[in-house]
Amino acid sequence: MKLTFRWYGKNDPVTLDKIRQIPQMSGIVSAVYDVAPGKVWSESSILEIKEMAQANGLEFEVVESVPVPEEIKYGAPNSDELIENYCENIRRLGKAGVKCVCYNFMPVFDWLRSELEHQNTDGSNSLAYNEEQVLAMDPEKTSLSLPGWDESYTKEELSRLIKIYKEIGEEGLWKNLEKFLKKVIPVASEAGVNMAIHPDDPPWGIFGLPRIITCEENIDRFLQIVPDNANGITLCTGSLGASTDNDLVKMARKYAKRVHFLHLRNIKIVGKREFYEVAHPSECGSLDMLEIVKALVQNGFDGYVRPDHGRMIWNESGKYGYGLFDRALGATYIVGLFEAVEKMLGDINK
Ligand code: DNO
Repeated sequence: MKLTFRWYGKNDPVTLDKIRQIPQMSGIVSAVYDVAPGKVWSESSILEIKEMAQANGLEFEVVESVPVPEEIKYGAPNSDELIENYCENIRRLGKAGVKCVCYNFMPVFDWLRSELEHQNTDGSNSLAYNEEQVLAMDPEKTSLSLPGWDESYTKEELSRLIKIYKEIGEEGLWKNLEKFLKKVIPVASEAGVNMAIHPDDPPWGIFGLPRIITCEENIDRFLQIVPDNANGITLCTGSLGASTDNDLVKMARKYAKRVHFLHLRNIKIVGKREFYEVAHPSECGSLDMLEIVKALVQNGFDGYVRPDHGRMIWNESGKYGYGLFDRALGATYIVGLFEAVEKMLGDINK
């Protein structure tokens, strides 16, 4: 495995010279942030990220995300042209040495939370999700202001999109995903890039919008659409783990070789569709991180790993979920888990 860290570019308060001091850090996970979804990234802006990373002894082999424009997801008439732009980005990234691209296929919203500063008893704060509170913000009834959601749709645009997605439903979304994969995966494979779809967060439909990368059955279906190794997943423990129907250890075992990117974080489930984010160790939350890592390593996982959302601790302020301190603690915990599992398995096989 290669340990990586998400970096939001030059404006990220967490700077590269700090990231490089985290033990065993191999590289950054980043993206070109000033180009709209659907447009082609300039080669110079891709290389600029690589050069900044290298100047700090870090690699740039993982992109999160190349966003998929809504028009591709709902199948607008110009989706062919947009898919071609997407392919061109993948070619350019491959040429620049990027080996893994994370993306998602969630309609309209990316990750959703109801609270950004959930107060923990130890004085830290973290992101939280409470379904009742989320549904009370029904975008068709009220003006939507969801924490962490910074798209600038007008109410009319939002209603239009929601209507389209309700009409196409889950099967329509699958059809558009299939078209996307059949065009993009061969290009990625040729460019030496592994595609890693991010599961839906949380892994269930919201506001009547279809969500499909949510569970084992659907991930099976996804992987079979294009049974090429370049068509893989991001195993995001905090996203899939929010549903108690998902057996993460089983999924880790089953998908290990097609997991190109691993997002490790822990959550505490406190009710039906209600959770808050906690520190990474198993003891702090509802997920068994050791068993997940063991299942992956035992079954041939050889991808990139990053600590995912951290709490805000030691009075740090910054981008919610993406401060330095708790993610750095998470990173060293991850290194410890892998070291223990790899040594134990090595000893057993001796
Ligand atoms: C949230 C992230 C997601 C993720 C995208 C990938 O913190 O895990 O925003 O980057 O869904 O496309």
